[in-house]
Amino acid sequence: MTDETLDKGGAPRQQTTDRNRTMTTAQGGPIADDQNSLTAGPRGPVLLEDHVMREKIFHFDHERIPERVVHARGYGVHGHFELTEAIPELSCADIFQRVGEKTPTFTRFSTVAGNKGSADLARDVRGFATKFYTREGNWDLVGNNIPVFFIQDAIKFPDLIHSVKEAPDRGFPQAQSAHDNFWDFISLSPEAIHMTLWQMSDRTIPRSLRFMEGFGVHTFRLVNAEGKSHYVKFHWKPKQGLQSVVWNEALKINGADPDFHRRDMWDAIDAGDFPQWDLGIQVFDDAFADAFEFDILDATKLIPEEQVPVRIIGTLTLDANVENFFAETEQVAFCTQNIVRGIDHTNDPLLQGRNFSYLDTQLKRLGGPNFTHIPVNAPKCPVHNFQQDGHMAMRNPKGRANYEPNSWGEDGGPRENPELGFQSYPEQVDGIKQRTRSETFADHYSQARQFWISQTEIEQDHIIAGYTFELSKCEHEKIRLRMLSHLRNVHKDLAKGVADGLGVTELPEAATPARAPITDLPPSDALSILKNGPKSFAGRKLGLFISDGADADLVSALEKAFEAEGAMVAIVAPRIGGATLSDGSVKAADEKIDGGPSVLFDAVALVFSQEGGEALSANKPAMDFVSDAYAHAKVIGWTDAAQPLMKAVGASPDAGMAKLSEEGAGDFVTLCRKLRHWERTLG
Ligand code: HDD
Repeated sequence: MTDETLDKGGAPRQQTTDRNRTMTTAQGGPIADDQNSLTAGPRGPVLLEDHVMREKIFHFDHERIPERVVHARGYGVHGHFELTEAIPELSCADIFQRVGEKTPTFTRFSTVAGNKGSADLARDVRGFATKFYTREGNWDLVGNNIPVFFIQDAIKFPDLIHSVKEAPDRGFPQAQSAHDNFWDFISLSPEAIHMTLWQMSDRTIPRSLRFMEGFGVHTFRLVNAEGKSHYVKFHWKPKQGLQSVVWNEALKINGADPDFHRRDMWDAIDAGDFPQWDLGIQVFDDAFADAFEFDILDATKLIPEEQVPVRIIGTLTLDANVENFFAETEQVAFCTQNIVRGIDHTNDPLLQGRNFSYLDTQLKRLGGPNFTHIPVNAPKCPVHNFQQDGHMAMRNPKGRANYEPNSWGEDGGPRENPELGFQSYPEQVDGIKQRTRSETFADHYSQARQFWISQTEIEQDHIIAGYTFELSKCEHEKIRLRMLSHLRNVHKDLAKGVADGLGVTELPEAATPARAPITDLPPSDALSILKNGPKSFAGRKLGLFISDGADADLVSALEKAFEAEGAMVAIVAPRIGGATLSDGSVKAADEKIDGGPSVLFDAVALVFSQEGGEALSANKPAMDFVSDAYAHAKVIGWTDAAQPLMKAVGASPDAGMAKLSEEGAGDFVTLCRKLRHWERTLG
């Protein structure tokens, strides 16, 4: 078969929508009329024998499959992983052996709580799941953009998710955690406090899926050819740097473009601006694990990079959008149990429960055990076994033998291979069967405090605002107070800041910790977003707001300067047809001002003619454009003619604003690299 007749997964493309082909039924029969049902006479009843109409509607009726019970809203992208440092001494996984070798991948980003149709900028953890189609089978690294988790044991997962999703009686609120049920559960589950610090930080409102980190969260094992094991934690570090939006911006983006993140990813890849992440590993041994202050099997704890540095071993490049959202993004089935020789699980009770849940959920979602036959899930290496039949089986073992061992000679089929096959690490396990939580999991506040003291002042303000907003949406005071009793154990400034925001004058008693927290953990710069921002404006977007009569040379100079920076420019104008510039040329607009608010851009420029500027100074969407950009601490480029509009919204020039001139476009770009002029918000 030629490439054209195969899809990305290598399966035959059975369906085409080419214009020059005759339309057929699913059975392949040519269709003569797709406009009218078969009736008895022009005004008579529709006949039951109309197989064309019935088949079409039957199929339509069954288009939906159950959405994922969590991470329902997601966006998938193809790519590849390139190994930059081989680690045979640590792992015999085939993917880690040969520098420069590329392994195809599929990555799906997601929010957790919202339904499939919810908005992209909900305050939520982001899923970051990657399927590596290695030569020795599929390896799924199913992580998040936060290195720790809410709970320690998988048995609590249904409770956590029930509490955050819509209340069962009223069916709302959805795609948010700002409600009683969530904070009720959290405040009764101290193990979750550390994760809520991350959740209330701007990590949960990323500017782009391209600008966030990823983490495998659990401690896994790497096992080498001699069977020697090391512990490992996986990290994804975006080459694009970290960047988030501010909360007020997130609320407005959800209104202006609920698909903001997926559109951003699609556009970047479509434009050839392929996002990249380095794969990092934190490797440590039993001696470190025994000496570490916390239990390495506890998923509510991280290992600071200062204690175990992150070693970069490869790069993930996302370079192709899906051809069909349903076939690929919806049907992709990640399973934490999908590991390959050279990588192994640990006894983390969260991970062990996940290993059951993912396989189980795919059966429900995809309807049968043969979901590995779907191209996006199919390994790209040969598959040999005696599994057969089941719903939608696309392939079955050939020949007479469908069991093993058999004595049908050379054609008897595949056999096991102890050398090449997966071997579980032979860890000694011994113990009394019991339901208990290890004492070593009991410190719930120390790393929360470490996270807090690692943030910049602006980030701390945002965390306080995050808790304050969320708890203000709780109708029950006892829940707000219970949360404050935990925050007191994290840091007094945090508790005080949130209490002030909520109008609580007397702080409740601090919650009694299960174990005395360690109070002297040092700050870790890796935990801050602002300390890990980008060095350039590349991959970011300028909103260039123009009016009729705007200086054509300046518009062109700005476009050139930002293009040279690797950034995108979107033209915003009073009319979508564009604006007639000073030289008489017409510049088409990407957005009409009403539909292109400044929240969609990383920086804005206001290039008006005198007349255009005056007309816009009383235009409400234009006023919101500037007022929001100013309030969100964005870098603003302005021309004299924009002054009436700026004055109208109280945006007076400051160090985060650059006066534009054709020659000065470069200075404006330099200023934009800062991304935000935070000083403006510090009052
Ligand atoms: Fe999960 C989906 C990440 C704990 C049960 N999870 C899912 C996805 C991601 C994560 C990224 C979306 C995959 C995709 O794009 O298709 N989950 C995590 C992380 C966790 C975690 C990082 C903690 C470290 N999850 C977790 C637990 C359980 C589950 C403890 C169950 C006991 N997760 C599921 C699931 C989902 C899922 C129900 C829903 C859809 C799916 O699996 O395929 O099985």
